[in-house]
Amino acid sequence: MTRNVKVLLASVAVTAMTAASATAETWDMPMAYSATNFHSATGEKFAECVTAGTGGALEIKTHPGGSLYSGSEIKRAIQTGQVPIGERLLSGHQNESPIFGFDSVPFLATSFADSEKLWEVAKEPLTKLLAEQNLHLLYSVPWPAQGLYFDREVTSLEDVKGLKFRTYNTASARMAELAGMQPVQIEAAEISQAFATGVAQGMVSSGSTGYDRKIWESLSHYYSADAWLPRNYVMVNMESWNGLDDATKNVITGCSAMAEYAGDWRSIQYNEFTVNELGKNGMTTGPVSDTMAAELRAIGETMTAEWLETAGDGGKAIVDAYKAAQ
Ligand code: PCA
Repeated sequence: MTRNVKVLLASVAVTAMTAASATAETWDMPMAYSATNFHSATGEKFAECVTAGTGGALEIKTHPGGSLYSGSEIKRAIQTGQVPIGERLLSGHQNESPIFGFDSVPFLATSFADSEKLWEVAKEPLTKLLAEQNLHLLYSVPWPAQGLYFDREVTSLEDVKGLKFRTYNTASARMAELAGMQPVQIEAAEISQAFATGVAQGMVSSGSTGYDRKIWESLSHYYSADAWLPRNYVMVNMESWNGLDDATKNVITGCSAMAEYAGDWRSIQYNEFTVNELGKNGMTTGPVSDTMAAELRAIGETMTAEWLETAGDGGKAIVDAYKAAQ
């Protein structure tokens, strides 16, 4: 190699490094749930996929556990561009649009397979609705089916009247009210303390969140009820999305498809593992009693009628398309 070529190569290398560092960008990605939770694991793998796929030009850094923004703040932070990307449970924003509650209509979709079918028909209207809110939807992963936790044995709704009940969205709060309990809205990241200090005596959630928050330290019973499978959604600020070149968008879209697929599997596996762990840590686990199941179904019918009423044609179209796909 001649001296001139060496100099040329060195200068190309320096230019390339400068170009890479000039365009390299880091996106902070707030997430609301424990670092060990399967949603956080899925987000972490998604971030690695984008970082590797763009050769480091776009690095995504996840911040689980509500450490950057708490769950209730994440959507607004993305919409307003305080952060470019993040994950949020959209049914926590049903007050903005009833459509966000489509995944928490009681007993509409009660298994992973049905949740998947419901998502297939809801994906398009959800994507449109989010675009109107300055958000580009990337992927969505379901929580496992929701069951009931209490600090006592419960065989019918008579046993829960007047209890303080921790909720996380409109549906969980309405269920509490209709069951004669007092709803208290608390983010998952805060529940260990809430239960330890008696702020609440029960909740509706998955085995996953009970396990993540070591709920056996305060509560004694977990009853599976298959009420609904709420979903988390990963979204990008629309200006941040539009500012990307096509190659980067393609990498992100590909990583999102893989994340959604892998997230579904993690949800199924983590559910089995965590419900077993609740038992191993001393909790009584099993299905709700027949009486309670019937009472919950009746509450579910009321809530379904209420949701269809408020969600109008858009809501009805999702439910009709889902039923047609069965
Ligand atoms: N865990 C979350 C939402 C649904 C779930 O299973 C929570 O309890 O906040």
